[in-house]
Amino acid sequence: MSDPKVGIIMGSKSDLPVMQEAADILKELQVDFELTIVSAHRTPHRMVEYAESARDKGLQVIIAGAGGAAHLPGMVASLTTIPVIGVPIKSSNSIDGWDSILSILQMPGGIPVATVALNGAKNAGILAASIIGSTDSNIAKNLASYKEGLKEKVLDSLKDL
Ligand code: RP5
Repeated sequence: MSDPKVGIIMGSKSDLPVMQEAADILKELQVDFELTIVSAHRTPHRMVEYAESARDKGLQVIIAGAGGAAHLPGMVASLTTIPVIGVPIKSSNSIDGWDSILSILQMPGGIPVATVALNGAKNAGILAASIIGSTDSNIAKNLASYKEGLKEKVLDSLKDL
């Protein structure tokens, strides 16, 4: 997209089926984003370059997904002042998902990562849109109608009880 506000990054292409959900909801909410692979362990210099240039590129939020020894979100958060949302992924090298959850959640004081549920990329996208929507009224309106849609679905489901 021409003017991405959200950067979606992931440690491996194998994370894409999960992280695609963040891209899909951002598209639905009309938030411009970019998506790429940045590995903390396999491409550490690319990670530093990505995080350090994010603000100057115009990114306002980074969504970072990783599995197993999931250092990407925390390392990126340590290298930028824009908010980082971490998505723990139950990957092939993950024991049961808890390794990724705890690696992303248990950050040391001073370097927060907003951690969503295991494989919770859709919520990461919605949270990113909320952050953008705090200063962009069009995105806030899109979010409001998305939430209205959720409410309608619940109310519709009452008919089938
Ligand atoms: C992590 O290792 C990646 O984020 C991915 O979740 C996991 C496995 O990567 P691959 O071996 O599938 O490339 O760094």
